[in-house]
Amino acid sequence: MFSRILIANRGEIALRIIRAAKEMGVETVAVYSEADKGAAYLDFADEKVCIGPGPAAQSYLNIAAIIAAAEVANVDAIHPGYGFLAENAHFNEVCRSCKIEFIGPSVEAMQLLGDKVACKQLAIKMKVPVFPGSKGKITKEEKAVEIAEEIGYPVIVKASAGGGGRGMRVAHNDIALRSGLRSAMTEAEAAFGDGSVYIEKFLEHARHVEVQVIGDKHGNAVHLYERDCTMQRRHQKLIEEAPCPVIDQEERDQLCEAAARLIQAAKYHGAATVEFLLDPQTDSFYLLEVNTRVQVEHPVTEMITGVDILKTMIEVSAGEPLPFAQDDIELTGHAIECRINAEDPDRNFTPQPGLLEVFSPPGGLGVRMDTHAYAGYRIPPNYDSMIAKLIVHAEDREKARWRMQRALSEFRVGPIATTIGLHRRLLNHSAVVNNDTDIHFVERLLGG
Ligand code: MV4
Repeated sequence: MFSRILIANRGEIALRIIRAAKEMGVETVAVYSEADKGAAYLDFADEKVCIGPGPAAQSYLNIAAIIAAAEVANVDAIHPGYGFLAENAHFNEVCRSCKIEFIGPSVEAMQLLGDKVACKQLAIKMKVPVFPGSKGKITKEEKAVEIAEEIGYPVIVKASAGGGGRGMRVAHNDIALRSGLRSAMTEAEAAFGDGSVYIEKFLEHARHVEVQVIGDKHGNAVHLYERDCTMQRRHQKLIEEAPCPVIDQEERDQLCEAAARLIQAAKYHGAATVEFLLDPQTDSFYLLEVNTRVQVEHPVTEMITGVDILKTMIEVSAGEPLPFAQDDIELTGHAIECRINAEDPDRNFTPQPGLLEVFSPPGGLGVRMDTHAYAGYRIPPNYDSMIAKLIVHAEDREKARWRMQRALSEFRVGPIATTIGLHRRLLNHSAVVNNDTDIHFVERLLGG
């Protein structure tokens, strides 16, 4: 096992990794920017190192500064958390060449799955369901129009190097497709240095369902069931739950086994999330993409399976075999997570940095808080506005929903505006109660 790891991240996920490592007897080195100086969670690490000024480009995205800190602190491994450098294959490669273990997949598996076209081709080979569309990268307009006429409009143009909704264009006819193709290619070239795109059938009313998987360095891959992340706004998830409330056990097994097959075929080690869209009309699944990192919403999976995902990531990275087999993973009850953001939903979700004078989180049976915030904490303006994740677990979805409402009603935060009130409203909405939602629900409710 590692003696010491560096955490190349900040906030609640840095704290979550510190907690996992501490319970394993692994020492931690936290890094921080000048904007995070004085944050209380840093004191839970064994050592802390300043890596630069507030702007992320000069600190949490600064590979040279992070590697220098890792060398000085003499760590065995780096945990990248989520965001920042977590899916940066170049950073992964730099770690490898410095003989520092990257807690995540190999460079090759990260590159393979990060290339959406290559990932989709592997999926087809492994009989993982994908949207009908182009077989590979599209370079000619005529070819795109030909395929679109074959599969039928609407179609969506996506950047092969994209993800998370960047560089996408929806087209309802060939004129829109031709212009969408050109702008998507230009945008992808500028954003990713790779202008290649692909097209597929566009699904209008979909739910977002994703499978948590984890692999080791001995060829084992296990799924930890699925999460439903349909409740989102502008590609930012608001509420996640597990399991997905609209599929039965047979569909669940199909979906989760397909996801595990895909990452096993990629020789993947570490935690990954295989994203799908679900067509609730036909109960069909289609692969979207694979995220090669731990995700924000991992706690709902931990609550329904009892697996410590962060601990397991560290174990498999150190070369240990997965401590469980697929048959050991049991799904128990229902979990819901609300992302508490310091944003004002009444002012178009404007971020609200500043002093948290009041921060009094809920507790009690079945309630988990993952947060680095506290009364007296000053939210820096430089980063993501998520200040806490409130997670509940109960026997079934309705009991979890009631528990979440109860917990949200206890939560006191001020004077900073947050998304707590919005969560209470969403969880009371009849469409949410009845699972009659899709990925556009929040935008329809609040106005896009
Ligand atoms: C789609 C789609 C409909 N049809 N692909 C957006 C993020 C990226 N991961 C893929 N995305 C989508 N791909 C087809 N063929 C709709 C979306 C999409 C979406 C997906 C998941 C969660 C939120 C979304 C919001 C808008 C569009």
